[in-house]
Amino acid sequence: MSAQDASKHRSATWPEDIAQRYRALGYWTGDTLHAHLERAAARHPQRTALVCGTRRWTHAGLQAHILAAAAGLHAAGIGAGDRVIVQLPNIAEFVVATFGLFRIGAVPLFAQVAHRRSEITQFIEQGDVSAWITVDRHAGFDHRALVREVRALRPTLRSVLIVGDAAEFASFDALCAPGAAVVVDASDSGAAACDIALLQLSGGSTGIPKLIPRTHDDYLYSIRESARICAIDEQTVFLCALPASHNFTMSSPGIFGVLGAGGCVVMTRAADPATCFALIEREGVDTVALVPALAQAWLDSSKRRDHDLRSLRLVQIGGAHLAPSIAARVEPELGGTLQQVFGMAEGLVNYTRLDDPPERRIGAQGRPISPGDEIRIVDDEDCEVPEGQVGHLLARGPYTIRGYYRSTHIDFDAWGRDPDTGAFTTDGFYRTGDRVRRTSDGDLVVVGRAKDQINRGGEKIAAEEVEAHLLAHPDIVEAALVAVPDHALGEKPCAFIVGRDTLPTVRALQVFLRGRGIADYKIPDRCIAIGSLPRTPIGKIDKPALRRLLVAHTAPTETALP
Ligand code: OOB
Repeated sequence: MSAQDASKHRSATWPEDIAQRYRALGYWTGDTLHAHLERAAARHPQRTALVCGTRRWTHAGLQAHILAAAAGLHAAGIGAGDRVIVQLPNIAEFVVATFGLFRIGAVPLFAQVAHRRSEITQFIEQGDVSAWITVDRHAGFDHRALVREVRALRPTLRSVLIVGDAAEFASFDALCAPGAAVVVDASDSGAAACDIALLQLSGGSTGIPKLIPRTHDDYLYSIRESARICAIDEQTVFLCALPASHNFTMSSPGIFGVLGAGGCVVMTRAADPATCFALIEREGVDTVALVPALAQAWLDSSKRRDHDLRSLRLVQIGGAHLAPSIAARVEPELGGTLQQVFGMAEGLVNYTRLDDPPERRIGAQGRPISPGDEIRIVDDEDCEVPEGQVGHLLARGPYTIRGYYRSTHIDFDAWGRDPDTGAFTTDGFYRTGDRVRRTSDGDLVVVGRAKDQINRGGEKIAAEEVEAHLLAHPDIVEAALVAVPDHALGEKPCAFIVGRDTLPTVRALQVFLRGRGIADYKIPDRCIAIGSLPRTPIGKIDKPALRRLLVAHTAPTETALP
């Protein structure tokens, strides 16, 4: 990419007048994510920064790895402004690759390890991606086979780096090891605080994946304030059990917040109770971030009795609805203060505060990070609802995006809004798709969702995306994906399908969808054949009616597929 293209890509994420306001208010400090981490390392060089299996690095050691990675990535042809897919499990290389990329001004796009051909090829297109860093194998899946498949389809992908056994590809480990032969001065990346630092994935409600551009300025602001709210400091030992690529684990305050405070991050590939309890005991973990499904699995595990969990100080739970009955068990049974976290990769994050009385921490999802967060709760016509009533949540503020990413320039309108998407109001508020009410204490309570999305234990599934794949099946005429309540995960996807003469079995459909190259978590557990889909008066598929059918279990024309 030419220097001119790079600067074009890196600018225009925030309209200048709004950026100036956030700087003047002191929210944005002009700092970059990597400089923030370097300063923590300078303050606490000998404190442990990262524990991963048998590896244990100090902050100074981590910096050495990051610098070596910056040089290695540069040598691999990755440069400032290049978008690079980072698809790694919870291992030390996740941190090293990410900060190595920041260091050279390249922009990581965080894919989930579960993503497959369909998602990765779309990210490459959407982000105009030139490189991909992934792992040899994870959870029994060979990512090198995926790379071969994708490369054949997307020849624009220039480099691939593999952590572990690289086969015919470039080895991340060899290129990025401290002391490797290549020494490139990557200290002058030219990355400015207003540049896009990273691309997060939107949970999505449409078939097209949306990329979320977060700048150093806005992301770092949310991280610093999150760390303050959660009382994170150099003594913190954080267990990274949820996927590191998720915004919650990364920044609320997560890996970045803990490292930036001089604390320690313990990485684990497995989130099961036995593995995590053993790590909490061994490392003296005091902070964990969980989705409700995982919290429930931990609470229900008999393994709890075999381990000393008394080091736990803070148990954060977010990403999906937390039933008050589960919330109430956290403090007596796990120890540590319960903190609810209601956030979104697009920006806004709400926390219950550590000193809120228990009933607020159990019954509500907290309040925004910043006095600069503007919240509106509105009806279908965008008019504010009376205080205490349920409405759609809209958000605007110093770390909530104004538009999704496009590899070309975003031309903001007069309000600093990306006019090309209905995800924002005319005056720049992000439509979260969540239905909330505000309590008299000022806390938000999430009561439901208007967006067409399924929240499977914190993993978001855009109904439209899966429906499009189902419709590609030759025997399916119509398809609708809805959430079915699930005891363990909260929700699971269920497909209603209208077939031609012959109908595929559930098993055959699952195999078909896997063959389309989509992540496993999106594949419906249940498929129901139906004579025709119910429609609203204007002809849209009536999903509430389908959900009622599911709950009632009495659809007259329903036949569960064998
Ligand atoms: C987090 O981010 P995303 O982008 O994966 O998902 C955002 C959506 C929200 O719009 C909401 O529908 C749901 O996930 N959600 C919750 C929730 N936290 C998120 N629904 C009910 N209760 C909660 N506590 O999920 C995310 C990002 C940063 C921090 C925490 C979570």
